[in-house]
Amino acid sequence: MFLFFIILLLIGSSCREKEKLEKRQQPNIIWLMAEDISLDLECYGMKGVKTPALNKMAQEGVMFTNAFCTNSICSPSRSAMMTGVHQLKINAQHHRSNRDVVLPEPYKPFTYWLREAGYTCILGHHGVMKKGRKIDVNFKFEQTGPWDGKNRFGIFDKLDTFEVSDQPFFAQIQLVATHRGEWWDKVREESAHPVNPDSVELPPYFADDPVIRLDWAKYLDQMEYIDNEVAMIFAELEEKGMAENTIVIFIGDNGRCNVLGKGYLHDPGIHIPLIVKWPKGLSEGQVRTDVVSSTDITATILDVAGAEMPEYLTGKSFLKNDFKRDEVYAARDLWDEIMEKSRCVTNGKWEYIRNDKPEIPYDAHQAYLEFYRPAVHVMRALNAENKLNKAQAFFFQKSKPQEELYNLENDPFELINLAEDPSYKSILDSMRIKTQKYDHQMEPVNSVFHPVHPESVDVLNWVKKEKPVLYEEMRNGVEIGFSTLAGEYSREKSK
Ligand SMILES: [Ca+2]
Repeated sequence: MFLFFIILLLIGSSCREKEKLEKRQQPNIIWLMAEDISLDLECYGMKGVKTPALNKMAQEGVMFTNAFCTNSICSPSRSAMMTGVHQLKINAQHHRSNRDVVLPEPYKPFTYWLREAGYTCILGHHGVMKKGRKIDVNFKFEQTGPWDGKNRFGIFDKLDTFEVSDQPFFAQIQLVATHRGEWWDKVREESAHPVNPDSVELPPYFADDPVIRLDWAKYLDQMEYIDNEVAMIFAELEEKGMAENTIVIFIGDNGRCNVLGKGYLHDPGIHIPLIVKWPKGLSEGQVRTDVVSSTDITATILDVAGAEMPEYLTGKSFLKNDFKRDEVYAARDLWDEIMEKSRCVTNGKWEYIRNDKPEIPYDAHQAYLEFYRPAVHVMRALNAENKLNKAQAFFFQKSKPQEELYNLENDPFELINLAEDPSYKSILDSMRIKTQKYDHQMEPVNSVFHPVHPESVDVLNWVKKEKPVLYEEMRNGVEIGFSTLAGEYSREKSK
């Protein structure tokens, strides 16, 4: 009898050893999510910027050239990535809405499945700007703690540090510097090599103006700042002996915050950088041109973690041999006070956009963006004086075309709308039908709509009335500091 127990104990402990060993072999995963960036890194060919850490990451890993997010604004895009499901399906499409609404069954944040597979889920990092803890999803959530989807809504287990003892771990670290904010000037001032405005190359739909060049250079300064943060994360992995078996994924959450970028379904709004490095699991120096959706990243993480991949995922693992995605379907609706409705399908070669609210112009005078788009102010004034060419004036039309079709291979800046050209009728028809098919597939599970009041509208009205000098500066392309003014406004209001 005694011997029997000893044998059982030995079997038990060897199972536990095996479990421990398997656990150790599960890779760690770090997801570096940079804010509001298009393919504006040196390794993607952007002029005037130096991104050595990301270049190295691309050289030693896999660089994707056709990755797209599913909405061109933070919170819907992040909601899709956090669940692996298109944000329309889970009714998380409207920016900053439904924060009090429970994610409907069977959907869960993907960290739920990672935790089930034994992962420690970590949010943020002590060494990056503002600690990189942004979650910003459109369903009820808490930063840390357990998740049962009924009473407990925690998405992560801990904050700010990844340690050897956390293995296997998943860490999601936000790189916020590239988001427009009052730190842009400071980052530039403190940069040892501020980007020279004369060395930048503006897309042809921008007016070539010194204010716009400087703004673009400042944006690239932020790119260099996050590049240093990426280098710091890699150095820490080396130092802690975890570099070999940690997958690092670098991605943008939506496109650059500028004309036809963030908030628009045009290529700069949804086309995002994606670089993956995993010394133990991926051969280096690959460039992949196949089409990837941001929700595929979620699925890929679950796949490499050996976690359950629920049926409901709309993303697919791009590390599986049979991975194939024909196109990405993206959508834009509410952003603050502007209720839009646009849908698009892109396959990297062709992009089709359907504007269901053509009466809302691209330049919708959205309050928040008034604070953060120097180029729009400058070009609006030039447009009023008839000083913009056709490509530049496109953004300032009084309404939008109902449909847009672009050939990205021949026309990467999307200057020629082929939807109006009868010789492209067959491709237009096929893209239109695909979009309708996705409209149907991604029909939301419910229609609950609890938007948050956009404070920026009140702040802008207050600035117009109480700070006319600052308002005038803003209209000349100066960033007058939204957060500081919003703070001042709320103090005034509470008096
Ligand atoms: Ca963002």
